[in-house]
Amino acid sequence: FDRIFTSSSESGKPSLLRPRKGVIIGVGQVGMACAYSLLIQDCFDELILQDIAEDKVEGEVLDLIHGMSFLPPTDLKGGTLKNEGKDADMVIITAGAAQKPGESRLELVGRNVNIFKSILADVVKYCPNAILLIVSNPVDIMTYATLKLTGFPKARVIGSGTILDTGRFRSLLGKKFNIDPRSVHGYILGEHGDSEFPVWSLANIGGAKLIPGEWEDLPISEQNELNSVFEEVKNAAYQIIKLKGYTSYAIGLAVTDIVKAILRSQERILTVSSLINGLYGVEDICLSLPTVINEKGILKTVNLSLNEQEQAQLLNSAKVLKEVCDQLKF
Ligand code: 6V0
Repeated sequence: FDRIFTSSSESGKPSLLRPRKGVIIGVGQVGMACAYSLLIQDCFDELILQDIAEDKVEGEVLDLIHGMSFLPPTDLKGGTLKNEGKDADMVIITAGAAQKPGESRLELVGRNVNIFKSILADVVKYCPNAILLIVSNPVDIMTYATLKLTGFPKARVIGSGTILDTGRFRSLLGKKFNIDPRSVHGYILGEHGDSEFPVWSLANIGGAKLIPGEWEDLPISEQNELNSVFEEVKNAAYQIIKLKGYTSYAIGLAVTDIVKAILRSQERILTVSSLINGLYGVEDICLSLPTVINEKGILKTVNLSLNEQEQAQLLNSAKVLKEVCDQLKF
């Protein structure tokens, strides 16, 4: 075969193409939805799946490898940070206990911090330059814990935050107004959890503000009807978990958007969780604000003109999260 594939260059590999290596830690429902979405959207050159459930990793890798002839090439394998995953560009952490029906994301915290301690020791040792993308819940707390446990610069520690809630918000509004969600602009900010809030003062469809009278085709004109859209967003995870036991596809797609923003240095603005110090009076807490993302990770946070109510809601989210972070020991 060597004869057939003889390359014109000496090394056989163009030197300009540095392989992009990603590791997903935790191959449960969320980890595998991320893996599938990352593969079909051609994100990494090498993708490593790691989990303490080794048989599960092997089965998932085999299942996906059997589909590789239908996809752009990715070198997919099971492994660990120490071996196959060493010096990865990105480490995506979805490991941990999943939310039980009725359990709040904050109640998960103790269980997941312990799991993270062992994982992050290896991240620091074997992938010291990686950008970390935290998905495990409660995601803002786990992002904060990751910063403290790794000592990584804040630009390289990103939580998926409210990207999913913002996506749900846009999708539901788009459905309600029969408009493509990509033309619906609005943010869900703060905690990825019960204290999150919508920024109604800036929400708009194609530039027309989502307030009564300003959107001429507005089939609903009452603020409380719009609020029911937000309630649906806030309760979406609870509802889906009640119905199917877990959430997976939407978060897999959302994670892929963050990965693409990093690997393709897109300078995209996404509502991800990062360490906030000083903005709106929030100090030393990870929560979601619109954030510019590129190849270095977090470039900057957008300073929006929030109205008084929205600022109070943001501070409330920060307070809720701070109370939990203050109880953590690192
Ligand atoms: P799951 O299906 O139980 O998968 C968790 C996986 O983690 C399992 O395969 C475990 O074996 C594995 N795991 C546990 N400990 C370790 C370890 N030390 N090293 C490696 N792997 C380990 O859960 P699911 O995939 O449904 O959820 C995973 C996490 O994502 C949970 O914390 C969810 O709450 C969280 N989600 C976060 C979302 C977000 O928007 N940020 C959305 C959905 C779920």
